[in-house]
Amino acid sequence: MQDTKQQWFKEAKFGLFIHWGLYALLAGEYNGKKTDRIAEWIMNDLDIPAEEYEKLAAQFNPVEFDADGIVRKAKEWGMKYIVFTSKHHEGFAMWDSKCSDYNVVKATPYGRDIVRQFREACDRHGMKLGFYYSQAQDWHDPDGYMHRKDNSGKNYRAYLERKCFPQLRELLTEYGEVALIWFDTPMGTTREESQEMVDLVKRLQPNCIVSGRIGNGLGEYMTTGDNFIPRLPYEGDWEVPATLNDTWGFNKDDHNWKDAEEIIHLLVKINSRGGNYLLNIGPEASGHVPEESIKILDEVGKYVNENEEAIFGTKRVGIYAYELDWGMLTRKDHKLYVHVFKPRRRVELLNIGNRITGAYLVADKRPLEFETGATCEGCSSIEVEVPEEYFDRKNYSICLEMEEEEPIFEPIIG
Ligand code: FHN
Repeated sequence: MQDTKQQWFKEAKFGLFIHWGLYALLAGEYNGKKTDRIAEWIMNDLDIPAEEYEKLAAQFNPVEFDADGIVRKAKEWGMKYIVFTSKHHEGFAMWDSKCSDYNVVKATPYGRDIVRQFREACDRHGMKLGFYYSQAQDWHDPDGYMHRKDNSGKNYRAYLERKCFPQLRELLTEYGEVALIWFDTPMGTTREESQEMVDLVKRLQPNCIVSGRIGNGLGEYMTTGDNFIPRLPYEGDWEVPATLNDTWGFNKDDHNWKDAEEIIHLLVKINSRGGNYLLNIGPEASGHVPEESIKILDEVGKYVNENEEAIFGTKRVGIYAYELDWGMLTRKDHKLYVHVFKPRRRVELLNIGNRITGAYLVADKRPLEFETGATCEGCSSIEVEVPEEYFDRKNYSICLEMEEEEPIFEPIIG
């Protein structure tokens, strides 16, 4: 069971992933050819030579970038941490790296340190900040890994020493308290090499969490596959990295947005199974965040804020005997939260063996009438009356207060 030993991570439940790099300039298209895969992979997938791709840096001038605005939005959406792509597989550093001039300060007309701007904005708003760092894939460095390409003859060790280790050191010594390093795609990294990375992180910042994708089983929490949710409640610390459409980096042609309701259900589902939801935005090259993502997240944020008690700090719920097609459960000690996603006049749960001492609407804490007993078929039942003005509403939550610390889910008998 993976344990970050960081209470903030266990309680966070909802975070913002930001994928932003030179690939945003291409927005899914290079020399008239469109990629049909995730936009930040365009260099690898369309075989753009490094000497060509690096020319993009000269065009990178994100005058609309507003770190403070993004962090304020993340706060408004109820998110508790931000993970920013300091260096993605393309190899371009979004900070003033001393060991590679292929970075936002030295190689672009913009000339400002993006990582630092996020750092300062997060400090101003009390937001945790972690850095995504592609440790193995580096398509710019001749010795970094590429995917589905011939990596033989490369000197990975040389790349690690020349770029990866020194850059990690920079991020961990020059940018304040780093909440986590989001390693990704370990490729051929050996166990010893992964261990070296973990040791480096922990030596410089003992509380900095190492993501599951460090590889070789050395991560401090489990990172699921992208957009994949464990079917069952899962013990320990874990996180689902996820997209709002079908790409991480900005793709001008990807309009396949999930709607807010779907995102709310995914968030609660992940939380009820014990995980955190790390949800992505991919800013445009100008720094502007696509309107569609703002619109979706503004709506999600309303649910999250109104029901924050039923989301943050909740714990994994065990396996309840019934599939609820109208809602989901989360819990804290002595509290069972029922998230109601479809309109109804009363909320009924069967086969819960707890002594219920109270019920209230989470949004405004108003007490609700409830009755416990047994159905005529003989199973235990809890019925909570929904207030009249909520009869036609969906997406709200109810708290059941229990004498016992944890819910007692009875088996179905009969
Ligand atoms: O290759 C990356 C991808 O571009 C993106 O960063 C995701 C986020 O989880 N991680 C890798 C694929 O799993």
